[in-house]
Amino acid sequence: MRTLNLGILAHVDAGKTSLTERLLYNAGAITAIGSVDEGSTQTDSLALERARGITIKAAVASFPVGRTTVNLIDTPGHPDFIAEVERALSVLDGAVLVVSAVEGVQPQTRILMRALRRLGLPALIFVNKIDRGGAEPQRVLRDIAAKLTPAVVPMGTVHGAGTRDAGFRRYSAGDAEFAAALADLLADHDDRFLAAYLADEAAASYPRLRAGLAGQTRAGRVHPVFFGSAITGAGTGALAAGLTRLLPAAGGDAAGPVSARVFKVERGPAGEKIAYVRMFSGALRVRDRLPPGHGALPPSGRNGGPPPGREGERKITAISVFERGPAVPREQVRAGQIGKLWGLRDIQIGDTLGEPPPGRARHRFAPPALETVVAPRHPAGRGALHAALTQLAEQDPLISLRRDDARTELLLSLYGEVQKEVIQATLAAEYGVEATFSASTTICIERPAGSGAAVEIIDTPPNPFLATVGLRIDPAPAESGVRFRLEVELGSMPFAFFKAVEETVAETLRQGVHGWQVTDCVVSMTHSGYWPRQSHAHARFDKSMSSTAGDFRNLTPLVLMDALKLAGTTVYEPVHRFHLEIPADTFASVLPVLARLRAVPGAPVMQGSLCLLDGDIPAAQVRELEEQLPALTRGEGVLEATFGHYQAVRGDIPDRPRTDHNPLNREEYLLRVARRVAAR
Ligand SMILES: Nc1nc2c(ncn2[C@@H]2O[C@H](COP(=O)(O)OP(=O)(O)OP(=O)(O)O)[C@@H](O)[C@H]2O)c(=O)[nH]1
Ligand SMILES: [Mg+2]
Repeated sequence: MRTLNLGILAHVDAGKTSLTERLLYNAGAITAIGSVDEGSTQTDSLALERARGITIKAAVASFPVGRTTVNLIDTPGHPDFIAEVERALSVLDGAVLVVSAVEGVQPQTRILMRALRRLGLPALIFVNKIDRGGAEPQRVLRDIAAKLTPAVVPMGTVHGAGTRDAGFRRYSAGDAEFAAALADLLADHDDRFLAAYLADEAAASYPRLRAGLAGQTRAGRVHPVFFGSAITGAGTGALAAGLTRLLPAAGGDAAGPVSARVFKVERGPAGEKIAYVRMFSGALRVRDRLPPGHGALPPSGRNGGPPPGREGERKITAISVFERGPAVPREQVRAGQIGKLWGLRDIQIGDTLGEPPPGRARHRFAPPALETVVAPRHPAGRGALHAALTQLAEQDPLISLRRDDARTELLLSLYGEVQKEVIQATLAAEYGVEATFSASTTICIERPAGSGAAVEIIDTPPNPFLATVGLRIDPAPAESGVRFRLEVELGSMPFAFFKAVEETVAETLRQGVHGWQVTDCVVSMTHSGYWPRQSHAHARFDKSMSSTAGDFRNLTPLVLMDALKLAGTTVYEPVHRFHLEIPADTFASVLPVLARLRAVPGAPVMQGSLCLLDGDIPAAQVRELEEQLPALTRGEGVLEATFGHYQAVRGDIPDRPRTDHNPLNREEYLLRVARRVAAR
C-alpha cells in the first residue's frame, strides 16, 4: 500500500471537517456520516469542538483510495489556532485547500496558500458548498486565479450551482477546451513540455497532458481545481480520485535510519502522554528507545544518548498506526506512516526523532500577538492552575506561559479571544479549575538594531564566576528566529558547558533591553574557557577552583545583555491586515475612527451598496474596532483581521514589566544570584 499524508486547510467554516467526514464515508471507513452541526463527526471529537461547531485541534483519520492509504489531517481554520496548522504542514505530502463557493477567497485562505507555495507542498483546490444559495463557482475560480495563484486549472464544470441538485462533471479526453487550457498551463511551467509542444503539437496528446499535469502538481507548481459539496457529496468522488492521481505518495526507506517528527501531543484517559509522529524514514518498534533529536549542538549525554537516569522515560511502550479510520495497535510504525507513541514522557510537539527529515523546510506563521494574566477564581486553586496551564502549554508550545515571580502572576500568550475562551473552558472541563483572564494586551518583539559583543574572562575582575564567555549578537533576517553558533572549537571545553551557554542564551533573550522577546538574531560564542576539575593530587573536588555548568549559566546573561545593550534594540509591534465591508453610506463615519485607531486603509472599493476597505491596523487596536463597528455600521459591518507583519514602534517605546532574572542591572543581578546560591 502507498501512503499519502494529506492536510485539509481552509479559512474557518469553509467545510474542512464536513469534507473529511464525506471522504471517510465515501471510502467506507465509516458507515454513517456525521455532521458538524450535530457534533457527530470523526475529527471534531473534543467536547468543546462539538459544542462550538469549530475545529480546535488538528485530528487524523485514514481511509483507503484504491491502493493508497490516505492519512487525512483535518486542521482548524480559525486564525487563533494557526499553530496547529503550522505543525501539520511539517508532516504533509500534499494538501487540499478548501474554498467556499459562496464566500470565495478569504484572508486565511491567502495566508495558507502562501505557506503551501513557500514550502513547495503540492495542493489541490476544492471549491466547496456549490449547493448553497449564493454559490458562484465561476466567480470564485476567477477570485482564486487573481488572489491565490494564476497557476490553476479547473478539472470540470458545475451545473445547478446554488441548488441542492448542484453537480460536478469531470472533464475528459473529448473536452477540447480543457486540453487547450492544460496545454497553456503546462507550457508556462514546464520547459520540456513547451519545447516538445513547439516542435510538434501532437506532443499535447491527452495522456501526455494528464501526465504533465500530475508531474507539475506533484512538484507544487500548478493547482488543479475541483468543485463540489461536502454535504451532498457532489464532486467528492472526483476529488478522491484526484488525490491519488495528482498528489505524491509518501517516500522514505523503512530500512533506513530513523527520521520522524512529532506534530501533536495529547493526553489519554489516564493522563498518559500520547505523541503523534510522522515517519519519514526507518521504523520505530515497541520497546525501542527513542533516538536522540538534533539541535544546534549535538544532543547531550554520553554517546548522544539520553541523560543518565532517564532511560525509562524514553522507551516506547505501545504504538498504534493509522491504516483505516482510527489508529490500530501495531508492533511498529514505518517510513511514510503516521502513528501514535506511548511511554515517552519527555517528548514535545515539534521534536525531531533521529535524523532531520531531508529537504523539509519548516514554515512558521506569526507568533501570538496577545498576552493575558490568568488568575484562579479561588486563591487556593493557584497550584492546580499552574499545573494545568503547564500541561496545556506542553500540548501547544505557542501557548507560552510566563511566570512573574515578583507579582506571582501567570501570563499566557495568545492568538485571540476565541483561543482564550477555549482555554478557559478547557481548564474548567478537563482540570476542574475556574480561572479568570485579564483583558489581552499586545506582545511586542525586539530585534537588535546593530551588532554588539562582550566578553568576561575567568579570574579577571569584575567577573565573579569561574568561566570565560564571549558572545556577539548580530541582526538576522526577519522571521529567522534565534540561532546560536560557535566561533570556538567544540573540543575546547566540556560539552555540558556549551550546552549551558546555549540554553541560557535562549532563556535570556526572552526579555531584551525593553523587556520583550528578542528575535531574528544570531548569537555567536567568541570566547570560552574554564578551570578543570581539581585532580586527585589536590584531594577533594573543590568548587571554588573548578568551573561548573552553573558558572556558565550565571555568567552568560551578564555577557549577553552587555552585548545586546551595545547592539541596541528596536521594539516592533504586531500589525494586522484587515478587510472591512461596510454599508457605503457609513464610510464617512468609519474613516475617522480608523484614523484614531492608527489604521492605514487602502483605497475604498465600492461594490453596489457596499464599501470594501483593506488596510493595516496595529493588533492592539483590533478589539476596539470590533467593538465600535456595530454602532458605526448599523450592525452590518464585517471585519476580518489576521496578522500581517511587525512594525517598528514610533514614539514612546512600551516597556514590558520584567518578570525574569535578566541582568539589566548588574548589581541587582549578582545579588539575586548570591541569594539563590545561599538558599541552596
Ligand atoms: N450547504 C453546505 N454547507 C456546508 C458544506 N460544507 C460545510 N457546510 C456547513 O458549513 C459549516 C462549517 O462546516 P465545517 O465542516 O465545520 O467547516 P470547517 O472548515 O471544518 O470549520 P473550522 O474547522 O471551524 O475551521 C457547517 O455548518 C456545515 O454544515 C457544503 O458543502 N454545503
Ligand atoms: Mg473543522
